[in-house]
Amino acid sequence: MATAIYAIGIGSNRRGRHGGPADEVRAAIAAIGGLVAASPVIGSAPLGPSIRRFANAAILIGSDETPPVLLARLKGIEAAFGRRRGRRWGARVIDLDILLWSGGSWRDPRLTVPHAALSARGFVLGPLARIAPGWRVPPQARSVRQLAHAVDRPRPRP
Ligand code: A4P
Ligand code: MG
Repeated sequence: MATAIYAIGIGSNRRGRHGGPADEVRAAIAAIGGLVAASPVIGSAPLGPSIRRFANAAILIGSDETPPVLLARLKGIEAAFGRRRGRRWGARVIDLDILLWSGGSWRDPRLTVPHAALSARGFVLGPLARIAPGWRVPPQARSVRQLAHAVDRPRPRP
């Protein structure tokens, strides 16, 4: 039995050697391993300067790794996916973020868990709510379902 459960957010908006963004997301899920649950791969309009649509998904994995050890492994997978023939390091086709950890919170100079932008991002909360709606997110302990609902319907600013 794994000692920890992690929620991981996966995003892609570039083609890679596995195919289009949705294919890259599915290949990343296979590469990460330890799968407990996976959301559907959901398309979304880009937040930020990019013009290409994203494919996003969230997964739960079981793992014995500490958060920094898992982050290092995810960075290795990103590097392997971003590598293009003919170039030393091509554009990264996959973004892997640690969203939640069953151990609670982690903070060091390179890693913040829960992910700092989690509660503001519908493209993360939407998939995550499909697989872990009842997970209570520190420090406020609001559920993923509540956070997803709040980001869908932002309160009007005074
Ligand atoms: N880091 C700290 N905490 C974490 C964590 N919980 N998980 C540090 C992962 N990494 C964490 O991240 C930079 C550094 O953050 C890491 O080296 C780690 O030490 P990165 O993934 O290498 O850099 P990035 O992806 O360029 O930055 P960032 O902030 O992850 O990019 P964003 O803001 O996530 O932007 N729109 C849609 N619809 N869907 C998307 O998926 N994604 C982005 C990416 C923009 N717009 C999008 C989407
Ligand atoms: Mg990232």
